[in-house]
Amino acid sequence: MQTELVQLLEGQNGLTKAVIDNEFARCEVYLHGAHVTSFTPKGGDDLLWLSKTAIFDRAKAIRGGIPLCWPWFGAHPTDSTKAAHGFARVSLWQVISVQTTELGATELILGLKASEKTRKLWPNEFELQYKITVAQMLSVELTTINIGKEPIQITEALHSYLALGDIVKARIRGLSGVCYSDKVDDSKVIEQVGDIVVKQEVDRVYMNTQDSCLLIDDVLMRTINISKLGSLDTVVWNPWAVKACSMADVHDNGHQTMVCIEAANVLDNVITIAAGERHTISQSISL
Ligand code: TA6
Repeated sequence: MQTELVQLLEGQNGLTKAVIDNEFARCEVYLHGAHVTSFTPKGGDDLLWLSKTAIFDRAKAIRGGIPLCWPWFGAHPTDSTKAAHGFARVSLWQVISVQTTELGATELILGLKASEKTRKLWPNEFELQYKITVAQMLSVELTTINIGKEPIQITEALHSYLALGDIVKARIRGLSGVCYSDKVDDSKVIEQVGDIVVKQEVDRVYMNTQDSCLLIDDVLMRTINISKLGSLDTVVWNPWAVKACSMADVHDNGHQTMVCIEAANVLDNVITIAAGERHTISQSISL
């Protein structure tokens, strides 16, 4: 599949990537994990953060961009031997379609189906479709289709790493008044007052909110708008210095130039999808 707007090229470590380059932006998506690794509006800088020491290996999720956490978020609910955040982000996806929309956006749809490999990890029949739309705005939509005969339950997140000039000179606006579960403080539930500022490790699930956020960056002098649909929780994460140092795939001081703002359905917001039904979660990122 090659068009003048989308090319399949060899990316890092021999992994295949789709490169979308249209009048609005340039975007890179690895078929490994259906992993958006870059979104750069024309004439601007990348809105997504990617670690300089990210590992491009079929067995591991790429550090940065938008990892897909599916069909479970965080640790597996009952089996600690299973990898955190599920298997979608370490699976090889297929190209389903590429098209140009009426407004000139480029739309790439990737797909993943249940297989013997996935059944060993999660004994359910599913199809996943991931639609990536590139215009002035990056929109990503993950649709779960239950093709089995029984209801299925998932938790999920679009685990977006946003790029910043300096984390201590940035703030996240839009979640004031929302209660969060603080993973750093024994999952204590705390109400957010005002903007979120990150000056230490932050690992929070803002619960039962469909609100958009603004990421205000006083160094790069830009504000990134992050909105979502089909999501009841927003996860905000920065590992801070000690944890970042322990992560080989986070470059030195990498935590200082990123924050994760994730459209999610986690904790009590487990999604149940009846046989034959579907569910979509989406996130849009724009200046
Ligand atoms: O989204 C926040 C989080 O669940 C953190 O607890 C941390 O584990 C992060 O995801 C990264 O997880 P990963 O498996 O990609 O290293």
